Amino acid sequence: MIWKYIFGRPIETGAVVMGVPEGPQDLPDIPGLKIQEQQEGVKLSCRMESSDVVYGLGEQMRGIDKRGFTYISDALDDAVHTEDRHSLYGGHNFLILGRREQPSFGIFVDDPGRVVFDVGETEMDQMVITAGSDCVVYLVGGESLKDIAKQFRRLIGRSYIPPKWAFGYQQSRWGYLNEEDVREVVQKHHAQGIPLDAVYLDIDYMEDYKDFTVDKERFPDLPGLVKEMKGRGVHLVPIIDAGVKIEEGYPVYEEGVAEGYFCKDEDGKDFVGAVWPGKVHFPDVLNTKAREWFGGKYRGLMEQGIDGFWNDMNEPAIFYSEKNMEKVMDEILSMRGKNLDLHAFFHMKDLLLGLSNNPEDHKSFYHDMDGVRVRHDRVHNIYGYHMTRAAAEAFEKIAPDKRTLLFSRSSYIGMHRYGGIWTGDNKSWWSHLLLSIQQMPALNMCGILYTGCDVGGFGGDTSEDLLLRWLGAALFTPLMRNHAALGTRRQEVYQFGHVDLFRAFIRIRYGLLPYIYSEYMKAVFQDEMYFRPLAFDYPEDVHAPRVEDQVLVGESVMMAPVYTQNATGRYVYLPEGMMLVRMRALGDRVCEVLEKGHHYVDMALDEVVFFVRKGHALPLAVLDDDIRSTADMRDLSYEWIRFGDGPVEYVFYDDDGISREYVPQDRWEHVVI
Ligand code: MIG
Repeated sequence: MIWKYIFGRPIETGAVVMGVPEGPQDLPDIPGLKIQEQQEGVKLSCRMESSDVVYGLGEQMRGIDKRGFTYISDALDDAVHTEDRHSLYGGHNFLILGRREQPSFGIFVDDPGRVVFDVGETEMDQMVITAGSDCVVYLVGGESLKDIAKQFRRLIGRSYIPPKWAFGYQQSRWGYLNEEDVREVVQKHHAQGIPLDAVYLDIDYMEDYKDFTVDKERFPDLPGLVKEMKGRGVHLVPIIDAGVKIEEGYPVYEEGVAEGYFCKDEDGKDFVGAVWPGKVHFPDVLNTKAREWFGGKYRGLMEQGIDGFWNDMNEPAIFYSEKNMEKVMDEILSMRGKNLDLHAFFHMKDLLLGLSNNPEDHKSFYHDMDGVRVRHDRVHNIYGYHMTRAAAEAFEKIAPDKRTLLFSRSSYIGMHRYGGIWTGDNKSWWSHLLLSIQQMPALNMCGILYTGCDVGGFGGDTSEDLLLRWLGAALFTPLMRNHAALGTRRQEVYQFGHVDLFRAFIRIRYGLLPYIYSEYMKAVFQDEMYFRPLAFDYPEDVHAPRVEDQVLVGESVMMAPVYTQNATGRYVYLPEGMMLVRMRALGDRVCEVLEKGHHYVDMALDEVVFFVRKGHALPLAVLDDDIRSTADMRDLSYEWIRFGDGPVEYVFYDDDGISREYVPQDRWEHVVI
């Protein structure tokens, strides 16, 4: 059951696809729930019992249970994800209040501007959500947590499906400068017998950071390189940034100006911000024509054989705006030679730091939403979504028969139909390993299924043990990409002493791919969550809602990875009897049945451990020693890992991984093992 309430004159965000009539006028029978229209906007408040758990909000900081903090949907480019951060890169305004005594329900606030979720920070038993005056609020009922999540997913439409190769192991780094660097990465993985499906091209491949250009000196023959790499089973995935460099003679800039496709300032001139290329204009992707135009630009790279992209800096990130820079410069220059006291000195520092991602800048430019002029801050959170939509809609025309890999940094609910996300600039910290696990179910709730973090950590130097544990924790994550920032320690697995361990882990990943793919596709077609908190499947269990460091993956598996340095094991809670699977290599598997309850489980650095649920099974591909990528995984045979007294049934989805002819549900294979 879905209740829909319209306030003011909301902007169409593209989040919802299902038509829902407004009403009913009476709020559902939820004790303590209030919705009020106030001066500062629409305010939703609800009392929380001590046993209530709040799930959701997608890409955010902190735990699976969101209680005790304030989260703000206000897409931000901030590479320091510490506990005190209220916003990351997206706006995922859906949560479920999970209740023990009364029915649980979901709340979705469809507002593309800033929305504040005070989930018991100010008062620990009060949830207060504050949105703008123009928004749509949906309340979502259902029989269970799982059912509520499913009802919501029906509302927002089917999730994006990437090509199958996008589930393979992927390597990225900011700083692969030229063809030789790319070749070396591929060659070194293969020389060590490590499978690899993609290498990423970060901003270094472009000419002066200009979108849709390729630096001719460093990449003299991109089509040739793409072909050569594909011959080795490796796809090249270039980055596209939101800002378009201002430069005479650069066609994207000139066309955009001539056609009026860029965002405008108050005076109707093209708004000027600065990012990597220096001064840029931002394509007005909220305008249908501009969106079509910008999407069409991906064609050039696709004609060179590219079949995957990542969209970056699309909050949009603004290092500084031309106008604000002038103001700040004037003020700082006026301080020159003066005896600055404490306040004046810190004010000067703040002026400089405040140049980037300044909320005032968001109020100084405008979109032309097909005839309606809208100030950016009102629609800030859907910019990245529509940049990604631009690309996806173009792919429908450019490559209609096959799937193209696409994911974005900024997103809003609705974008999950067009692409995935990665979780941005994390660090090589153990706390971020844990965070990456906690974010997954919350993202899945919001429809974002193709997702993962920068494995090993983006900022800071990783360590060998951290990378190993992180690969173990990312074993089932759809996007498994090792990515690191310029200037950090090299992080490709062959850079470390124990390459044999990395090889074993990554080969285990490839062995698990049939399960990962099957479960991903089932989650897509059945509007289900691929990653789930334990309480979603064990609603009666009193401990399950408190478990913050274990998640269910697909129908058969529970993960409980190690996320503390130097640990040789960890406590695991089993909500029912499960079978522990301990693997040191694809062919080296030890299983043990454990009873319901708390256990201390040894997990040495050289092994991965996961759990199989009772009455369930999973396929494990039998792989040759020399497979180099998913392209070498044809006509597979399987071993089955199963746990049950009698025969166990597994619903197995598979297809060619590239076409868009999906196998209908009534023809899915039911395997009895
Ligand atoms: O300001 O393109 O999150 O993955 O390597 C940094 C360089 C811009 C941020 C992305 C990161 C990428 C980096 N980008």
